[in-house]
Amino acid sequence: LWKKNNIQKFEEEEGFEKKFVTHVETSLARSMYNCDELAAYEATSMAVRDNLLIDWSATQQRITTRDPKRVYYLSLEFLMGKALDNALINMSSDKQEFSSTGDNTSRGYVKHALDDLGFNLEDVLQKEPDAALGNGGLGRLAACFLDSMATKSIPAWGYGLRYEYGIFAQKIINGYQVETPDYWLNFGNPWEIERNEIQVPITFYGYVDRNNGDTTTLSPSQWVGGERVLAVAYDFPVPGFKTTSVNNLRLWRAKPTTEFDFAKFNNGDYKNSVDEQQKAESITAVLYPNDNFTKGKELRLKQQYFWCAASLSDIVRRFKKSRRPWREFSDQVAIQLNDTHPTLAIVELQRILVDLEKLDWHEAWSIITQTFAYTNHTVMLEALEKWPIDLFGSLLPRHLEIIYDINWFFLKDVQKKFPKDVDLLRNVSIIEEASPERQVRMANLAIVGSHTVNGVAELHSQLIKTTIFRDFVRVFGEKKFTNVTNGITPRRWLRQANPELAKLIGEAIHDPEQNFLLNMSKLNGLTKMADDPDFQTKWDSVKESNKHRLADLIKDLNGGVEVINREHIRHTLFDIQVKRMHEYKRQQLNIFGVIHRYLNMKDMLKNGKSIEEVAKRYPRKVSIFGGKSAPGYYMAKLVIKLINSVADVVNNDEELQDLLKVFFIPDYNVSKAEIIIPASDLSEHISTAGTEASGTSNMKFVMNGGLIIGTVDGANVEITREIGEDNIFLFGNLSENVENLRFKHQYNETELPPSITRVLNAVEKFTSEYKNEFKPLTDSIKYHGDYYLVSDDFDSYIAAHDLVDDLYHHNKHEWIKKSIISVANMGFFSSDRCIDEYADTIWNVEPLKPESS
Ligand code: 26Y
Repeated sequence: LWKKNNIQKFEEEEGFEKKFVTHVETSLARSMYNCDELAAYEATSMAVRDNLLIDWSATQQRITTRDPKRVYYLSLEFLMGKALDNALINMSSDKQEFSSTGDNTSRGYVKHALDDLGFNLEDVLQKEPDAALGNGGLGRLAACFLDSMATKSIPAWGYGLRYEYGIFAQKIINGYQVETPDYWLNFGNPWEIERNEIQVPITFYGYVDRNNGDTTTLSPSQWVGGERVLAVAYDFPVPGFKTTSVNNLRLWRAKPTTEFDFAKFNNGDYKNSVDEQQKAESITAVLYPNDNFTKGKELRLKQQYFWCAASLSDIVRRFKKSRRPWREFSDQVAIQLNDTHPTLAIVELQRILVDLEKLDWHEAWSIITQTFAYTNHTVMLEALEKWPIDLFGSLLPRHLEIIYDINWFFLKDVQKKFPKDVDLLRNVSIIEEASPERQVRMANLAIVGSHTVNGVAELHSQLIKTTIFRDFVRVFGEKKFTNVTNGITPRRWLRQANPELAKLIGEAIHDPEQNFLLNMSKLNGLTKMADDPDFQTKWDSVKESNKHRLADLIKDLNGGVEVINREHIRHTLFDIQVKRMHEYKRQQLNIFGVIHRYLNMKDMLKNGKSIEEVAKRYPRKVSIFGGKSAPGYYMAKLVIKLINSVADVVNNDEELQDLLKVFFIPDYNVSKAEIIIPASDLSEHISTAGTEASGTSNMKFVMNGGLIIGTVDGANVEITREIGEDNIFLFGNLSENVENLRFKHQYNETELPPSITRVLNAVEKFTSEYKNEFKPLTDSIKYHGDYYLVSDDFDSYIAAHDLVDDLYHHNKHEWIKKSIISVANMGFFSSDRCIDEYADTIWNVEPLKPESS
């Protein structure tokens, strides 16, 4: 009977409307008469979710039946953004005819249906809070990968944590960043399925029970835990584009066990015994807001173990269902470590295999090293995870022992190969012996336990081999270290963020159904239109319309007061830098450049030039910034304040007549990015060479027709290769010179160029707060070695901006041509290409496509 009455997906307006009304009246227990926009968002989401879950169920059943090799992507961060809009675009439908809205995805008919019901889709979409369970690039990369893996029908699961609080919401008060909590679950979450049947007990602390006191054997020992909590699974469907494949993202939440401390209870301490239990929930309460900077906090290690242990128990349980021998584990399972945050999974699996499953140590270890692979996202030392031995050993006593044993066997091998090389042994050891305390080096552990280590762009992958992991290349050979250049999903970052451009491209390359979103090399077809004046006009009109969209947002964020002069918007250069605030990303260089420009304009006026003459030299421009600083990062916060102080002065300088504007967009997040990125003429990716592993917003901007000013760093290198060096504004010192320049600064052998000195001297004029507010910033350049080489790159940065100004101002056709040619050559940066490379060269997995496609 249940088979015959199979639940049906809706395929068109009427079916959706029925589902919508049903959810309003039953799931929400409201009537259509008092259905507000929030309820409409919830009902729409639940209706769409129902469709996804039918495909999800079929996908998962297919995987269970065919039992192919699966990929598990372990990431502490998934920066998903909004789900509904994306689901509407991705959700498959057999009837994808063009609806009257001109939208050939399911979004088209749902928009229509909502109109019918008296709602506006855009307003309904606004009701959804961002799922902001990540800091920046690393978390968004994980989200793009999920989209591509589902689209390619790769049997893959994401595993992460379901934080109650995502990355903080940023407010700007008097120019300063203020953090406020992001309680994203306030109105519930229609996109998650709580799996109360999947609860995994997780243990911390305790001691190790060695058999009969025999300390000479390595195994099996048993960990006797102290504190216990439960991990509950929450599942999020991940729909692929133009396929019925729907993958799963499983996030864990901590909750108390139902066990009870009777000792305390019997002592009459009821309240305390309950309090203890409540503490469990704090494990998944909040995402740590640090990006590329670590501090050894116990709760963070607890989060990591809780998540690794729950995920591995799930993975192992699923493997055991197939009743295969253990030696087939790595034929069935590939586990990708998103940076070192999940490295404990290596140790946990070794513990499961040796202590619980009673495998021989070496047999277990060979399974491990065929299963895991590790992606590195940074060469900066302050981001490399290390845990003090004492802290580690108290929380995870058995795991520390296992690490010692792993290290012992590893170093023995190294010693055999390189006798008497003490330096080498010290460098590659998983344990750092240095004072003041011994530490576990997670990167070393990740390398030793993985079969492949990859960087995220060519330059970065080269650098890890020659700097931080140099000694491991000696030990393991070059082949273990590879590159997979990052990518982004064109579904969200082109189709969803920039529907007008996607439509124009589709028409231009005779692909109105936008299949190019699945095969981005088709964008090449744009090349031949790059010079066509009519097409250029259309191209520029899309840009203009996107600039208005951003100007609306900025006006809104500015309390309803207009910042950008609308009349001239088509010829106003939108110059944008949005990313986490970090000294190495050099937002300070950008704002110093703005000050330089402002001083020059003022000087022209002072020297008797007319505003028309100024306008001839300098195109109209808005400098837009956005990004969060880690709450404890003093310098980054000071840069935010400087940007806002400069904005205050420049925007209120009537003499300039709107020729220059500056705006800091508060609370930069995925949804705002979708509005900001399509509006750029120019975006800034100006990190000190060798510091930005890849960057991914650089790809997003260019894919949306923006040009780049940037250093020879991260994926800027591959972008240049793909689009051609005539189409990018590169400047600055190369990474091979960085060490040398830093050395010179240390010994005061460099003199600052007059251009930057002039700017540094002017900085304090922009603040009224108190005297010398920005001294730490200027001192770091003048007296403290200028570690990020702002002064060394300043003149070449300004020169690059001069070229930008000239081209934008006096040769707009050439500018637009560069924009079109760039987009035409961005196919390489689709995360689909990137996932193909992981699947072929690291995971050895194949797609498992639905029968129909
Ligand atoms: C250990 C800890 C506190 C920590 C937390 C977050 C360390 C690092 C991070 C986040 C790192 C990150 O987002 N890295 C970025 O990864 C992107 C995707 O590969 C790169 O494009 C980008 O260059 C890199 O900075």
